[in-house]
Amino acid sequence: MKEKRSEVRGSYLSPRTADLSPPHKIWDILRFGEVTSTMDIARDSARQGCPGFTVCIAERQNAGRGRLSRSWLSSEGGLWLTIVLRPDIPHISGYKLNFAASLSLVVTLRRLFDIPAFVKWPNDILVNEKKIVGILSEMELNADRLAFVNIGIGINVNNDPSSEEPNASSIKKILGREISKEELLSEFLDVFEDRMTQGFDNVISEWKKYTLTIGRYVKVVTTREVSEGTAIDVDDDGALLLKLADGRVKRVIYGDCFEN
Ligand code: BT5
Repeated sequence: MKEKRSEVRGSYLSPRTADLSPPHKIWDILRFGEVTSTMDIARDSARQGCPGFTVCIAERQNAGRGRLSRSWLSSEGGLWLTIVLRPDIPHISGYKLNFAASLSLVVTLRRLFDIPAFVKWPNDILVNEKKIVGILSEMELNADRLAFVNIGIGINVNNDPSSEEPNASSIKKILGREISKEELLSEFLDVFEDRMTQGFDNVISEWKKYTLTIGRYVKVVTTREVSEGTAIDVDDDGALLLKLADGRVKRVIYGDCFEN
């Protein structure tokens, strides 16, 4: 990881001067104290033309958000970041970046801390069934190409949201000690960068090695419907395949997944 700047506030101010030579030197890091949401900062930066591989990180978010505008607790001690990516892939493949990010983070958490991190479809990371990471993505198109995909990642590191969110945990709570957010960030960006350079053909199959969802009986709630069944697979498009009570297999492309 190569740090480019610190304390840039609110906008992407200078042209890119990054050393693009591989490996592990591609990231532009923008750091902030308190922000509404790193998604806002990253979107503004992307619209102003920041390069891909820009990372916006805040110490605190006062309007951190999850999917469907749900709120995300973002007190000091967590790692709250959004990565701006400009991949040259069709927009229908943009979802693969979420899978690549959650896969890279699971690998990082296992490698650094030896903790049993798993992914829950679509992109939560759980340890001992408690959520320690949430991932949110936003994209904008230019014709049918991706102008940018912003991947927001919230990691409960040295914070502890469990009093407000009983189904949440943090790395500190799991390990019984504080850890270095910088070390975690650096390792994650290295792993993610490696993952990105490998292309996306195997992302879903690798991701499936770490998922808790397949094999479980689940309820998937979308804004339009609720489906229940046994999760039998995640297909190459990232959709969950549910075997319903009547034996049919239903494909669900997004939603919140709960166990009964
Ligand atoms: C997510 O949404 O899990 C995506 C969260 C993404 C957060 C990152 S932080 C950096 C970037 N900036 C942002 O503003 N967002 C991204 P979803 O699957 O909808 O889950 C949201 C639900 O998780 C909430 O409704 C709560 O129940 C729960 N929750 C809230 N804060 C939490 C936390 N810190 N840890 C675990 N669970 C939490």
